[in-house]
Amino acid sequence: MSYYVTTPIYYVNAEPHLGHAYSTIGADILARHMRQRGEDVFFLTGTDEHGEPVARAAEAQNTTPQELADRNAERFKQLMPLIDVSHDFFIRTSDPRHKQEVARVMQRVFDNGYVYEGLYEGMYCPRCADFKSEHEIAEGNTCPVHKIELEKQSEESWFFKLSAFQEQLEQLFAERKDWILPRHRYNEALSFIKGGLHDVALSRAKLTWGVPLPWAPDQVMYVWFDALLNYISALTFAREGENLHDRYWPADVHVMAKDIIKFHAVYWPALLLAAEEELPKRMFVHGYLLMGGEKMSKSLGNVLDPLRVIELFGSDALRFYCYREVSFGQDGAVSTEGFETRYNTELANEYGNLASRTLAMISRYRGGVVPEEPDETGLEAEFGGAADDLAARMDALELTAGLDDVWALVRRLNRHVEERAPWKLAKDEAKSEELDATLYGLAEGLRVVSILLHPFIPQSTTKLLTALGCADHAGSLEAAEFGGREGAGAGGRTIGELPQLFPKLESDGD
Ligand code: ME8
Repeated sequence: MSYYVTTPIYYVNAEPHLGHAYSTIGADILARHMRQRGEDVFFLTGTDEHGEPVARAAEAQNTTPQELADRNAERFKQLMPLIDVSHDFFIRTSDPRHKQEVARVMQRVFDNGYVYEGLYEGMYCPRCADFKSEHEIAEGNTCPVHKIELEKQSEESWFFKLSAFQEQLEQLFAERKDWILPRHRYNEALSFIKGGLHDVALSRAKLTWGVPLPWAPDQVMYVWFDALLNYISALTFAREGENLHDRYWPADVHVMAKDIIKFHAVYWPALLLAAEEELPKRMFVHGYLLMGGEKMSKSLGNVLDPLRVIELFGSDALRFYCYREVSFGQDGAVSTEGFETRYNTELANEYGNLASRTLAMISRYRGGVVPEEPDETGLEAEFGGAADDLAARMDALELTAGLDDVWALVRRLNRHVEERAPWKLAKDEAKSEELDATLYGLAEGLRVVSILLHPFIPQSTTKLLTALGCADHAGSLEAAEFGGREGAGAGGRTIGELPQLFPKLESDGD
C-alpha cells in the first residue's frame, strides 16, 4: 500500500530553526516506520518561496527574492541530512514545474466557476501573508502570532468562493471525525467553519513575486494557494518522466503545527473540492516547542539552534529529545537543561550503557556468541506484541506515546540486568543455564527495542543492530518479534564491536 506523508513547506525568509526540524523529524519517524512495514512510502518536504514575506525580506537585504530563496532553500536542504531526514523529494515552489501545475489546477477552479473579481479591504499581517478576520485581530490591532501591527490594505483582487463550501465542509467534518488530529484541533477547525465561511482573496495585485493567475497574468496568486498546491504538484515532477499522482494522492497525512491549521483544514479541502481532487486522508496538528514560555520563532527570536545540538550530541539525541519531551500534539517546553538530563539518564545510561554492558558480558562469559534461545527468559510477556502495539500507536499518530511504550521496554531490560545479576550467575557453574537465558534475553530484548526505535533514532540503533549481527533487521518491523521470526533472533549470533552510542559529555565544571 502507498503511504504519502508531508511536512509544511517552510518560508525562505529566514533560516531553519528547531520548530522546522521538529515537524520534519515527526514526518520522518512516520515515513521510516511505514517503510519498516513494507509500505510504498513517499515523504515530501520543501520550501515555500513566493509571497510578501519573502519579497519583503529580500528587499530588506538588498537582494532579489529569487536569490534569497536560492540561498535559504539551500539551508533547509542542508538541514535534512543533518537531522537524518529521509525525504523522497524536496520541493521548491519557485520551480517552474510547480508553477505550471499550480496554473493548471487553478485554471480548473476558475473554469468550475469558483473565482470572481472584486475589491478586497482588510487588516493584513505581512509576516503571515494573511488578511485577518475580526476575531483574529489581537489587542492594539496586532497579529496574535507575530505581535506586530496589522496593515490596512485594499486592492482589486480575484476571490475564491470559499463560502460555497460551507455545507460540504460541515458534512466532511461530520463524516470524518479523525480527519484532523488531535481532537481539540478538529474542534477548533470545525468551530471556525461553523462561524461562517467568507470568500477569500486569491490574488495580489501589488506583488510580482509569485505564480501569475492563468486567466489574469497581471496578478500573482495569493501565496497560500500556491503553497498548499505543493502537496499535489510535487507528485507530477518528483520523478523524471513519471507522474506519481495516482500512486500517492490522496496524501495519508499532512503534518504541521497549529499556526497553519486554518489554511490546511479549511482552505485546502475547499480548494481541492473546487478543483475536483480527492481530499487528504488525515492531518496531524502538533503544538509548539516553547522556550521560556514563548513560542520559539524567527520573529520573536529565542531560537535554539538545532545545529549546535547535533554538533555536540548527534542527531539521534535531538530527535529523541524532541519526541520524548514534547508530546506530539501538545505544546511543550524545551530547555538545554532538560535535554542534558534526558541525554544522560535515558540515552547514555538506559540504552547506551545497557547495550555496552550486555555486549561486554556476552564477550566475557560466552566468548562473544549470544546463547541460543532458551525455553523461557521472563521477558516474553512484556515484549510479545510490542511491534503491533507500536504500529497501532503510529496509525493513531501517537508518536510520543509509541516512543514511551518502547522506552518502558528499555527500562524493563535495565531491571532485568539488576534482578538477574549475570555477574553473580557467572560465578556459579550450576547457574550456567540461567546465565545463558539472561544474556539471550538481554541481547534479544535489545534487538527488538532497536528495531522499534529505529525510526526515532536511526543512527545508534543501526550501530547496535550491526554489533548484534542483525544489521538488516533495521528495515523490517516483522523482525521485531521477540524470539525472532522463524528463529531469526539474536540467539547464536557472534557479536561485533559496539562504538560508544551516547558518550557522556564532560560537565563544564559545575
Ligand atoms: O507557515 N514549534 O512556513 P513557516 C513547532 N510556508 N513547530 C514549529 C515551530 C515551533 N515553535 N515553529 C515553526 C509556513 N514550526 C508556510 C507553510 S504549507 C503549505 C506552508 C513548524 O516557515 C511547524 O510545522 O512559518 C509550522 O507549522 C511550520 O514550521 C511553519 O513554518
